[in-house]
Amino acid sequence: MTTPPSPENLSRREFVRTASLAASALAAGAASTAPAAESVKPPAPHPLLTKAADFQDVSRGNPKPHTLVGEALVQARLTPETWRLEIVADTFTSDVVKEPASLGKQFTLDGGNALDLPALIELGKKHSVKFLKAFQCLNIASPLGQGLWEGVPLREVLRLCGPMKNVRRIYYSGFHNNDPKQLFQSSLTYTEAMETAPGELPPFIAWRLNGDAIPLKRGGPVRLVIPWAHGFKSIKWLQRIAVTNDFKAMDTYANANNDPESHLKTAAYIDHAPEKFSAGQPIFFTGLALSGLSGLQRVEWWLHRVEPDAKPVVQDDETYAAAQWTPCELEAPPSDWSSVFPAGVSSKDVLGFDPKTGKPATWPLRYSMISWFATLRDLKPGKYEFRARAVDMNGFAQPEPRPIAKAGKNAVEVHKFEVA
Ligand SMILES: Nc1nc2c(c(=O)[nH]1)N[C@H]1C(S)=C(S)[C@@H](COP(=O)(O)O)O[C@H]1N2
Ligand SMILES: [Mo]
Repeated sequence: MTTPPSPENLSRREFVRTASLAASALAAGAASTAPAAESVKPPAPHPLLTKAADFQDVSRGNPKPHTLVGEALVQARLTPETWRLEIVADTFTSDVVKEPASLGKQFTLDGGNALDLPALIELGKKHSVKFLKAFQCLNIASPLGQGLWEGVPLREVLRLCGPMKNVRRIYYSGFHNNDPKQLFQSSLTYTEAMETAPGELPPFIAWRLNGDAIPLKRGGPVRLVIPWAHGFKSIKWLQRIAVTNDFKAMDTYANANNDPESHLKTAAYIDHAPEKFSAGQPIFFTGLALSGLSGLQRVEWWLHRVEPDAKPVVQDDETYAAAQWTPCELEAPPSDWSSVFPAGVSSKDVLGFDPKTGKPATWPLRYSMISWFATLRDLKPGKYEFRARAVDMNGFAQPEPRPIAKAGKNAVEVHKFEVA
């Protein structure tokens, strides 16, 4: 499934691009009057939290659930008061699956006991999860945004159902205008949902983003957040969970030739930058680096000077293979996380941070993104290509490990510019 381009979908990067363009323009303006080249200031890092409204939106549905208002929203059970979650046992059997899944207790609308938001919040008092996650769509080259999500582990919610039998997968879906054709669904294995290894990250049911209620557009009142996964696993407007003995992933994304078990990839992204610079000034490039499944060791850049009539550089050709890459500077962890996180949130309570010191256990945090910077000096007039790539903890440089078709985009980005 591809995402239709839409003008309302101004991505976080576009947003930041606009901001950094403004910064570059400022810098250029300052340069004309400033005596020393070094008076040009490098741009500031991207904010670690993307405002809820600034995420790039990837939503299906006609009408899209977040455009509903008034009575339609109430009928859809998408207000905090009307939201309900059903948890049922799927009756599926087949030639090879002889016995259906069963649950000690189901939660249904018909039975009058579907879970509501106060019940979740109550559960959250005992079992709370907070996690800083970069969102990325498997089909879109740049990340959608990064937020602090809060909720309760899926395993704690499933535990309310008592003994489970013959459960191999957890299927789940969101509001879909009560039209089977619009259903957007995803799944996890039983193990992924129930058995979180020490230091690992649990899938969780979230109702807060950046300290506020999750807005309707971001999938509120309640959405699922799967820390390691591309966006399609994190179902918005969550309404139904079915435990099943079907061993197959029935994810909507799998139908469109995507890998339904893809993990976020380690990768670097270049912010928008001017196409022309004046000689004699340092040139700053910036971007984001996402720490995916294999972690982030470093980000590095390569500058290629384009000689007149030279043949274009292609990934893996001789010029590319002989490239000299230089490490970029990475944004340091903030010394004061209270100025990053919403009021009342201590980093000691956020997954991925040391609960004693409140410092990040790894940097960048797993499945989050930070800014990188590169400063280029003394460039002679001419045409150039600037590339940036991430190197993961296994020593693989982007685009390695080569993405198989549809396991997440991972191309090395290039910015072409001229020094005059
Ligand atoms: N119910 C529902 N959940 C959904 C989707 C959807 O269309 N409907 N899109 C998914 C996809 S493909 C992505 S990439 C993310 C995007 O999340 P965002 O719009 O909050 O950025 O939501 C996921 N959850
Ligand atoms: Mo997506």
